[in-house]
Amino acid sequence: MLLAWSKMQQVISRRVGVHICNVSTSRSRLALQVRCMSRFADVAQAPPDPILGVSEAFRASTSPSKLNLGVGAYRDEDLKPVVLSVVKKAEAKIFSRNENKEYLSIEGFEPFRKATLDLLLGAGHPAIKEGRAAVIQSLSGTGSLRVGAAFIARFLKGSTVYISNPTWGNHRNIFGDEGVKWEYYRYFDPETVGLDFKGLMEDLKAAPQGSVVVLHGCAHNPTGVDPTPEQWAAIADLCQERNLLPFFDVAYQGFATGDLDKDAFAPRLFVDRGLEIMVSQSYSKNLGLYGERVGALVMVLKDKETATRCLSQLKRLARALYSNPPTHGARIAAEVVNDSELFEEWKGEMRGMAGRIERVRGELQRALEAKCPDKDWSFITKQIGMFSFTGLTPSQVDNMTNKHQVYMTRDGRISLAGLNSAKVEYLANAIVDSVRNH
Ligand code: PLA
Repeated sequence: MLLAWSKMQQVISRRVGVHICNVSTSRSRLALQVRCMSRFADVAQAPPDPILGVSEAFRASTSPSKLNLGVGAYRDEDLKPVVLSVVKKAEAKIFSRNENKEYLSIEGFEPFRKATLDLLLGAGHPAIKEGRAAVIQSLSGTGSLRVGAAFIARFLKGSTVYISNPTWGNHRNIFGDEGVKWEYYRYFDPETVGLDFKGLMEDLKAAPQGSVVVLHGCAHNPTGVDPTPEQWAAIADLCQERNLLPFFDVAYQGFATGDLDKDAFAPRLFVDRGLEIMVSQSYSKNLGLYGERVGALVMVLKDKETATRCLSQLKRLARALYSNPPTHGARIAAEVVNDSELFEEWKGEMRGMAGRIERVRGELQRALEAKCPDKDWSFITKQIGMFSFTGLTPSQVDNMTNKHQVYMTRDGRISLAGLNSAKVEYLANAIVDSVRNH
């Protein structure tokens, strides 16, 4: 009897989506207590995001000494978020014009699209003049990568996307969620704490013709290690020989050297060699527009006709993903880049941000050298951009967080944009304790 009931329970549960949690018989009637069960009861809990989950954990901590070196978001010397002065000025101009909130076109705000190409290729570049650069404003770097991934899934069917090992963790999700196959290429050599150039070249040589290669435009995340100009040239040659499509992720233009043009060296080199490229651009870090979601996907192509067709398809993809991009951040970026006075001022502010990060890099290295002289800490100032890839193991990272309240990603990356001089000593002590005792 009991067995029959439990069978029936299962059948009913499956058929009508209710879970009979308690069945009892009484003399007068059969009492069925049913509890409605969600049709999503089988949805498993997703793990926290390896980067943004760190910010959540940081916010939840009540420790007064907590330090967030997880997400790559710039902070000032008081560790407060920064709104750039040029952004405030641009906003004042925008507000004074009392503009409307109409939809933008699918491809985005025209002055922003122009500004974005100027920034990437340099104003007056032949590819811009010849109209062979397709550009669609999208939802910052991530959204632009995702539109690019959707384009690859649809028009380069079956191609594999090669991403560096290691890379920004979301690359795997972005391509994977679009059903695009991805593989790693070697990038980082822990022995030298530098680029594994030989491994990189070997892996890309072995990649099937027509594969896509994701390259970080500058300030590689998480390693802070970039190819030299000569190495970039060799990678460009290889892409040409093997018919590989370079897909540049430009999320830190201005943060590697403090100079926008120098930081665009690699994509410009590839374009000048006649390669077709895809590029995702983000204004999150260099203009500090994180939450405004400002960025673009660019395709630099052989001719105008191809660019027109590709843009039409990018618009088709974006229409179904989010329809059209947000206005406010694009207006800010366009205002800054297209106004020569604000543009110069922005460059100064960017040098200020890059300079502050460079200064704390030096301070951290010196503090570690003083406390732990038997270890080579020179990698800290050799690495560039926002991050330092410390080599701390996951269990050492756990010690950093659990014992010292230093929040960082488990791959051992720390964001130096979240460090100030006052906290250098504290951080160095935590690192030394973790390295020595774990
Ligand atoms: N590409 C790379 C290489 C990045 O590091 C990031 C951001 C993005 C794209 C996307 O940024 P966007 O969508 O805001 O334009 N990486 C951060 C934040 C700063 C994050 O993980 O989203 C990081 O801490 O790695």
